Amino acid sequence: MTNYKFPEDFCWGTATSSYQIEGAATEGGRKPSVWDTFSATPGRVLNNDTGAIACDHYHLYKEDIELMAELGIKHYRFSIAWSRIIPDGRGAVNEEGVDFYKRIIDCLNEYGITPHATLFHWDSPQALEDLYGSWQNRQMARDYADYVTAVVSRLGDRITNWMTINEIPCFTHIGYKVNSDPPHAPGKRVNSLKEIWQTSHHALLAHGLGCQAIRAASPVSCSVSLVDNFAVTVPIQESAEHIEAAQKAFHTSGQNGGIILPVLTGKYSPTLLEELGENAPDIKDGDLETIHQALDALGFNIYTGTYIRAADNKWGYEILDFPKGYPRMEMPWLNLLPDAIYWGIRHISETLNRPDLPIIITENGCPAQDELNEKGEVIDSDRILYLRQHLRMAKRAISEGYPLKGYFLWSFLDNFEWAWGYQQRFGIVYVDYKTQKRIPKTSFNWYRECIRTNQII
Ligand code: PNW
Repeated sequence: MTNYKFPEDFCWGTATSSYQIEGAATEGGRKPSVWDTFSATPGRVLNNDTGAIACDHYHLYKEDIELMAELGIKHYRFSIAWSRIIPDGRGAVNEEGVDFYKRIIDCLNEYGITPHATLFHWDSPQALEDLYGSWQNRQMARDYADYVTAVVSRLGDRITNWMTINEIPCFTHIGYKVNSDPPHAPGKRVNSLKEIWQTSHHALLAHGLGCQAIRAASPVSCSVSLVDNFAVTVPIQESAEHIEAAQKAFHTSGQNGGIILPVLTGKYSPTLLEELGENAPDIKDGDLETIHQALDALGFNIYTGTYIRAADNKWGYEILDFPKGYPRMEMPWLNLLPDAIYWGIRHISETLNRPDLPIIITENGCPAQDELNEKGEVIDSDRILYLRQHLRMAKRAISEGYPLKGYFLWSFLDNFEWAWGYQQRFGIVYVDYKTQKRIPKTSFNWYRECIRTNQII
């Protein structure tokens, strides 16, 4: 029988990121990131929205954290903006930027909410883009590690949960494209796939050097993890042949073979390298050792997945397309596939043979074009259904003994949803962008009850 109770020590939280909520883009000594430049370029972001003001969390953080305390979360994941800490990307540290995060962390600690900081959530300093092409240049990994040292040596007495980088493919592969305009910053067209894979290789190196930098700079023992959005392959039916097919597909996915495999096993997938041929990135001696650092946990961002079935072809499996009319949430990429949360956890533990590695859902959430009703409420039943189904599958993983330790709902607030601007809302708190008023949605009350009773309502 399914029991919807969660383990006593399960970590309930919510997540956000710096560029998506902070605003105050030119205050406190901050200089531009590539997302400031990208969103200020007409036609790049829907409705030409930018994160210049966003949720103005820079000024409203106190009331936001007060609302988090009302929600009852014990954990909060936010990100630190590199160009607030080191405005030129390298060189002088801006202590005013550091102080902002000190205020946030101190306030969280006051309310008994444990802070988890992502050190990089896509907002590369524009200065490094101008200087040497940011992620196209190997130097970026070293400058990232210096930035990490600057942060951890200053904040490490207040915070012990560190996440190096969020979703490597999203600012590398989705930030650079061959012969077309990529939808994420820096939005560069490049000449070859090799150049793209080189950017993600540099990001992997940054992750590895970042892990070393955190451990060296932290004054106390701390937890270090990567946040990845690996591709989740879901067997079309839970029979041995389809499960085996999904496991094979998990390994051979280019996205997994080029990111999570090198991080957790120290090797790129041989199938991927063979497929890429001369487009494979240049990998120097020692790079894979640097990338393959011991982690205390793996952060897993999960929104959707892909169905796989066994097939009589050279791969032994087939990727199934979602049919027209298949249920999806309000964004085109977000097909409803809650089983993916379970299979993602199981594939890491079982298929990659890492049963020892604690997994944390660092993001899971649902977009909608929410509106206030005439009573001034937001009744977001679809979001509750989406979250509820995912939590049931998360609970299934726990019941079967997989090491899922926490769940961070994306997102606490409606925020700047990258290329979609403010049209799509992921929050359980509605933000009126004209007045900056926060209005908890129905899902906020639902999630509060889940946390309070430690179970799925
Ligand atoms: C994540 N996909 O991005 C990011 O970490 C968040 O900053 C973002 O707001 C959130 O998910 C919602 O989009 C993703 O195409 C972007 O599968 C795209 C995909 C997945 C995650």
